[in-house]
Amino acid sequence: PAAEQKGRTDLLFKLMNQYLKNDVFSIQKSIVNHVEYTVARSRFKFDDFEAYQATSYSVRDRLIESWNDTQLFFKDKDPKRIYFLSMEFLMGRSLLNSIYNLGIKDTYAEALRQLGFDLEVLVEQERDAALGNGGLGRLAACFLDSLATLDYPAWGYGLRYEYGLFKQVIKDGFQHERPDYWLNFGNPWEIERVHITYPVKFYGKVEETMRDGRKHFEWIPSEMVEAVAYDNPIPGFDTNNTINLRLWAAKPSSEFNIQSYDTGDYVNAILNKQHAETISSVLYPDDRTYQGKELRLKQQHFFVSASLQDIIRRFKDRNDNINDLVNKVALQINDTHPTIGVVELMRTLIDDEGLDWKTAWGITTKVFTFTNHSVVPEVLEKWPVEILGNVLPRHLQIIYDINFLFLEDLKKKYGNDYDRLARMSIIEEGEKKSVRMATLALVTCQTVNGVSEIHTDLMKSMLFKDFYELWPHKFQNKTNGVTQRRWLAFSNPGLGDIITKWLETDAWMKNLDLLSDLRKYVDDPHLQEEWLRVRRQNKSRLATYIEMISGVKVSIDALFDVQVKRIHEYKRQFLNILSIIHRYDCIKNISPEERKKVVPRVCIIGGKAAPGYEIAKKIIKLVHAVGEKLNNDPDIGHLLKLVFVPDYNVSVAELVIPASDLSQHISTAGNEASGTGSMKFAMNGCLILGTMDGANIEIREEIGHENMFIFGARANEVPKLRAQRKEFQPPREFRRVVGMIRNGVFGHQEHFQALCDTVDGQGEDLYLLGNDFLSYLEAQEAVDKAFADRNRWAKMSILSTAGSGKFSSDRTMKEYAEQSWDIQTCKRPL
Ligand code: RUG
Repeated sequence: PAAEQKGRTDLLFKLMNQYLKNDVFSIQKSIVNHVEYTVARSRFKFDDFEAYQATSYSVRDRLIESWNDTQLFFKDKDPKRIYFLSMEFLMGRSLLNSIYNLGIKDTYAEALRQLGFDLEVLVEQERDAALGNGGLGRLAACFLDSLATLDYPAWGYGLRYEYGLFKQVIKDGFQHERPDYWLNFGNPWEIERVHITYPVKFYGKVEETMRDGRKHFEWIPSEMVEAVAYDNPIPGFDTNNTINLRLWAAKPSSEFNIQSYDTGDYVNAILNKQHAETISSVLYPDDRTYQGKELRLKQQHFFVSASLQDIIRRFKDRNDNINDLVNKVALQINDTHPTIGVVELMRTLIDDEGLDWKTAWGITTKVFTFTNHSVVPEVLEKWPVEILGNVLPRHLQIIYDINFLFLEDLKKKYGNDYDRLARMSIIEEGEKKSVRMATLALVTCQTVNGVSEIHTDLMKSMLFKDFYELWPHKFQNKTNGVTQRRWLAFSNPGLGDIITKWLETDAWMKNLDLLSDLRKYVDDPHLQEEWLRVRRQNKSRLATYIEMISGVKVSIDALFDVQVKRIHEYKRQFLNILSIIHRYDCIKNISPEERKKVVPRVCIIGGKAAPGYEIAKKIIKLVHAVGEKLNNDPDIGHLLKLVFVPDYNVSVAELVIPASDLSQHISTAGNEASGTGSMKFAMNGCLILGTMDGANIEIREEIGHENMFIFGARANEVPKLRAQRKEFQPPREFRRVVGMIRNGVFGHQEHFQALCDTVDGQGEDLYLLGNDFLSYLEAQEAVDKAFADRNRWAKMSILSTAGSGKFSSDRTMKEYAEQSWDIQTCKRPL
């Protein structure tokens, strides 16, 4: 009855008639309450870790308030929403980012100070959420921050891996992988939704029957796994909106196969069920090659199936007509990994919702959009038909049907041009047939985009040429970006304050284009002084860290030259090491007088190699071997140091990036789709040494070629140079340094032969290290010259920051929202 309902509402309102307060005392109270009642420690005795936990829970309370209200607001307004589907979200730590975004950082710092704790120390207690490999996963995390900040009605969907990316441990210079038990100490940033679960089916058979005069297919699975939701609130900056990242964990299904308990082998029946949980247990640690492992396909299907069930349930809460899905839902697939979701939606619409093929196809092809992140065909994902048909039998049927109809259409257009048909078919014929996931995505998605201008051009002219000819309107470019909140304002607050002071506004935190106004003051000696002072402080922090991890003392007067990213042959860390050896060799062979003119350098390399990638692991060992030699050579002293930063992750990046003078992005042109590290470095006033690849090209357009150090072959020259590899004679300098490694100057002679073979063996050097070596050395010389001139360097550094406005993920998200997803903002009023 209405009266009872009103009484209840009044009571609830009385009990909770306001939001949590954010004054120092209220915050302290909530922290101490959590110490007692959540962490279950005494308020009179708790350590840094417990203080971190209690602080996080108190922040989480505030996030939940905002999350609840935002979701209610979205529900009420029911706008078209964007669902971002990604196998990877590399979030890093949450505490600092959350309190900054909520605008309560200073109050928390003060509240903790009075309680006897240092926020900076507590922040270090948090484990990184490393549910991603590198660029692709971190991009997804930046996008969520921007979507929340820009008030878009967005959700992220992914997998809650129990083991994130492995921890890299270095022993005697060799990489070892250790599991990342990131959930072992609990995760205050997630909310388990025990009641939000969906069954996900696998294996089994498909039965064909007639229903209402139409063929009907019923998939009878032989395995069912339950997906349980874990919500991770993502607060926007300077807004009341908090969006959601929903991650799925696999749990045994409680209803399916109940009879297996009744066979008498109760214990084994339970043990078999536990198997289900392995689906979400581990992130695959290779960011570019796919081995067609069944478990990975199961992961992909598991998370998209659960997500789609959740999305359709939410849609149906407010809508009766399934045809309206296209007006309410946009589904973004981050690389090909979630592509099976397209087929799952077709299956759901036809088999479960009873739509005919044409209607289902009309809906499916309007809701999905696809981002491709790779440049070369070899890394495009393919699934052996055998595996796919076994794990998802109904999906394989649908894929064949899609392909049949697609090829029929192609024949109408191109006749019997079988070469073209074979190239464009979703099924790759051959000894072992496979399903080309990128082709499937191209055929079924509304739009496809590349992640930098050159990448999109390469997609159109090479990778997906046939498809561009067929559907030019589908192709778009969305140059990547990064969030300036995490990557500049919060991780480099000193520089952030200077920017705010000189621009007389902090509005750049939401409108990065404003940075360009720094250009007006670039010659002002006060700005230059302040700028360099903060950069020195950052370098000093990094120097302390380097000494702690490696025992190597480095001078902060030296140029900090950094290359941190996943280790890959195409990213050419080896080229960097060869030039370091060259520098070492030069210093060794000049007089003490000449040595005085050498610009001192600290070379810093960091990154993980995929566990099975032997050459990449040798590169890591070589960094250590060369470092060992030159760091201990008394002739060299402080003129050259080489250190490897182990276990490179988001938190280490937050320390390294603000402290770098120079950063290297030196992939062979035409290999890096975009690269986003370069954007973070440039924003922080670090100069870039790079090739004309990925986003470097656009960074150069914005910052000016005179403020970057560009070298090497251009993308259009690379195929020809590769073809001429056999005849190419690398320069003397190159042969000399490779020879030094081969001859055992750095020890481990045997170990490094295979690595040297990749660059000077017959017809090798796929990544053209020999071709680019001299121009790389020239660029390095230009770096030294510029660094020696303090004012010039300060100016270049300020101009790097000033030219970074374009590389905000806010800009990228606006472009997606307007050009791909067709969604509007939905801002919750306070
Ligand atoms: O290698 C690319 C980077 O160039 C790019 O910046 C990043 C985000 O777009 O994605 C990386 N990537 C590509 N990670 N995995 C793939 C799969 O091909």
